[in-house]
Amino acid sequence: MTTLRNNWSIEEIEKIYHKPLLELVFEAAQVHNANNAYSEVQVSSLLSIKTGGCPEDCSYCPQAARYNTDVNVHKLMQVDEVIEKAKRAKNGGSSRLCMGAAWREVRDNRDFDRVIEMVKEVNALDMEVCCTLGMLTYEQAQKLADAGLYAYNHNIDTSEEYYSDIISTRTYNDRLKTIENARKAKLTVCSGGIIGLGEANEDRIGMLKVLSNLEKHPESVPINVLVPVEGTPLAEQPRVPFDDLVRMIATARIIMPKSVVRLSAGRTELSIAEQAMCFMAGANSIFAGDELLTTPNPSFSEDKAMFKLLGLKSREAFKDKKQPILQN
Ligand code: SAM
Ligand code: DTB
Ligand code: SF4
Repeated sequence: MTTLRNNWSIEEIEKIYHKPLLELVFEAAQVHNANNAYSEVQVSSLLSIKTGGCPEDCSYCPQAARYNTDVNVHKLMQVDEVIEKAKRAKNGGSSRLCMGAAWREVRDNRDFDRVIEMVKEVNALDMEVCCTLGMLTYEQAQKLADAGLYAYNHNIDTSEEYYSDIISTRTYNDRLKTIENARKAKLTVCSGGIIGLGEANEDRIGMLKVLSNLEKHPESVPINVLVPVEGTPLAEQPRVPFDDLVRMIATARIIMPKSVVRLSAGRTELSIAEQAMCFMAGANSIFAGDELLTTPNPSFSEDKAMFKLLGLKSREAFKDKKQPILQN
C-alpha cells in the first residue's frame, strides 16, 4: 500500500524531476498503475460564467482588465444558459463542469446568490460541479459546499519566490488561505499551476513542494502550459519544451500518487503522441470541449478519437466520494 507523504523535500523532488526522461516516465507509470486505474481519465469541461474585466494583474491572463486583449467582456451568465451548456458538456462526455469567473474574490451579493443557484442546478444533473471564483472566505466556501459544490479550483501557479514577478495584486499567502478555507468547508481542492511563465526549474520544483506538503494533497492538480495571449505581458514567451511538461506531470504523479493530475491548458499545441506520453507519465484528467475559458481547446470529437486510439476510458462522476483519498 502506498503511504502518502506530505514532507517531500526540495532535494528529493529535484532528484526525481531531473532523472533521465524515460526512467522518470517509467517510475511515474509504475506509481500511477499501483494507485489508480491506469487507463482511466477524468474529463471536465470549463465554462466561463463571467468573462474579462478582472481587476487583478496576473501577467498570463487575457481576462485582466488592464491588458488590451481580444476577450469579449461578459457579465455573469444567467442560470438557464449555464444549465444548457452543462447539458452539452455532459452529452459530450464530461463528468465535471468547472465554472470560472474573472473575479478577484467572491463578494456576498446577488451575483454570488446566482452562482449558488447554478451550483445547485448543475449538481442536480448528476455532474461534479467545480468553481473557480477567486479568493473565498470560509463562510462563502461553506455556502458553496451546502449548495452541492464538489471542488474548488484555486491555483498557486508557481513558486512563492517567483509569484511576485507574475502577480502583484495579491500574495502567495492569500492563495494558500483560500485553499485552506475550501478545505475547512470539506470541498475537494483543485490546485496546480502553469509552466512557461519564464520560471526556472527551481520554481517548478518549489511549486510542487508546496502542493505536496499541504496537510492533504489536492484531490486534483492541474498542470497548465501557458497559452500566450496577445496583449498580455507574457504574449512573447517561448513555447515550453514538451519534455518539461512530461517531467512536471511525472514528478507530480510520483509525489502525489493518488491525486488526479490534469493535463490542462496548452493541449492544442500537443500531438497525440505527446499527450500519450503525458498519460503514461501519470496524467489522468483533461479539460474537454472546444474552449477552455477564453482560448481554444481540442474538440470533443478529436478527444474521442484520441481516447479510442490510446484505449483510454472516461472516469464516472463522483468516484472520489466512493473511494476518498485516505491520508495521514
Ligand atoms: N479568477 C480566478 C482565479 O484567478 O483564481 C479564476 C479564473 S483563472 C482564469 C483560473 C486559472 O487559469 C489561473 O489560476 C491560471 O492558472 C489559469 N490561466 C489563466 N490564464 C492562463 C493562460 N493564458 N495559460 C494557462 N493558464 C492560464
Ligand atoms: C486550470 O488550472 N486551468 C483552467 C481552469 N483551471 C480554470 C483555466 C485555463 C485557462 C486558459 C486560458 C483561457 O482560456 O482563458
Ligand atoms: Fe483575474 Fe483570475 Fe485572470 Fe488573475 S487569473 S486576472 S484573478 S481572472
